Amino acid sequence: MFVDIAKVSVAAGDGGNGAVSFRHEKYIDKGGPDGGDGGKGGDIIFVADSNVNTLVDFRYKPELKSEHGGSGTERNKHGRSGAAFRVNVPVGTIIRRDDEVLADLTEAGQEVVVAKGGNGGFGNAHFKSSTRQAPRVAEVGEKGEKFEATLELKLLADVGLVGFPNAGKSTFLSVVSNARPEIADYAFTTLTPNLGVADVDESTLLIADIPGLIEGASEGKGLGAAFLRHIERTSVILHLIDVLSDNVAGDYKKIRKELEKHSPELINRPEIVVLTKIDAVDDEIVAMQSTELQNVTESPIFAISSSAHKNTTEVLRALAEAVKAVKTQKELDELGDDSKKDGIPVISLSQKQIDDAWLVEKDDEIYVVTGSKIEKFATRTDFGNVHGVNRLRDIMRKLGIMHELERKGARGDSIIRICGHEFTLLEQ
Ligand SMILES: Nc1nc2c(ncn2[C@@H]2O[C@H](COP(=O)(O)OP(=O)(O)OP(=O)(O)O)[C@@H](O)[C@H]2O)c(=O)[nH]1
Ligand SMILES: [Mg+2]
Repeated sequence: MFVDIAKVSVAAGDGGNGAVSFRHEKYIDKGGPDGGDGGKGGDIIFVADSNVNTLVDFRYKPELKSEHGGSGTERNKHGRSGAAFRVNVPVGTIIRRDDEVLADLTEAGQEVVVAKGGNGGFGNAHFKSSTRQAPRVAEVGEKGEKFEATLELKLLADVGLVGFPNAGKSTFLSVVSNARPEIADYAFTTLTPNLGVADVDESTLLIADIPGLIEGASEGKGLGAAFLRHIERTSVILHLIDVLSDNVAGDYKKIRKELEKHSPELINRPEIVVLTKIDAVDDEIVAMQSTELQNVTESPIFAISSSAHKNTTEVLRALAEAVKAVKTQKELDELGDDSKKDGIPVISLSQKQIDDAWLVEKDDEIYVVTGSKIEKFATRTDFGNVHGVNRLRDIMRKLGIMHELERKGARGDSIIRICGHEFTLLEQ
């Protein structure tokens, strides 16, 4: 079964907690802190796999989970890292969280961390300082990222076959490639896309055959609508028309209209037009039908017979050339973009500067602190533990946040809020 849309829940592993522990040694009453760090939670990694052709495995919204990190223990032993969870998806899968595209896996073997495992919390061995010899504080592990993701497959083929049902698309694919799609003498034989690999001279073409289109396909008529998305990312369109049709020009225009309605840009995609099944008619008919088509299109026109293998290689050659031209143009465009960038000076903050930045704002009587780094520390703080909160206060002092709070009028018992957690400026 072919499935090209799916929803999944992803839940990366939480980081393990840091440990509070003190060295036990003979003759030493109380040793220094030796609580180990928690291990990192496992990531959720998506991998594009050319052996996977559909999202069918994700049909029933499975939960994709990776392992939690282990907790730290005494004697500075760090917790075990949680294993990552690797998810194989077809090449051409787009992964979204709400409307944001997290990844678009366009090449076999490409992989992307879609949900990050949480970092492990520090054990108390980290928190020894001259003023705090026996820190009874450790961090809790950071939570792993958790959300619902939408997977959408948009095939990445070189050539997309379009045409009315029964035009001979699947037959063409079966003759020129390794694919063995179902073929029959009725409309809507093909129910889901087929992919085939065709070799011609030195090139290899990946060809996608989709179900036949009919008038109104872009509005959901027939089967084609749901599959038009698989044409969006093909380099070249091969438009097949049955030579036995009594209105080839009309057929051509109707299919073009549906492509345009689905996405106006498709109309400008390089296209090759073929009249199919020419073994079934006399040459004069073929010539007449070709002329009809010439009146409505400037695209190259071929007349072929898949069953007699007539002109199929010529079509493949023309396709290979058109695909090559598209790819060369793409590369040139990308180069062009780079040279444009050269002219404009871009001033950007380093990631560290961005992370270190913070802001103090007053919301009624509450002082709200925001900023990537301080929020990260806050989410790792155990607010049930006074030592944990004291450590967060230390970090705020180091980053200059305490100074700003005092400047803005905060006093010892003022309420500070970071990431929804509230505490007083100083220990009460
Ligand atoms: N004589 C002749 N018949 C052909 C040729 N190509 C296809 N056919 C016949 O046309 C009919 C339809 O072929 P398919 O390849 O299934 O057509 P399709 O465009 O894939 O159709 P859908 O999947 O329904 O969209 C079948 O009966 C084929 O045998 C050809 O070159 N010559
Ligand atoms: Mg078919």
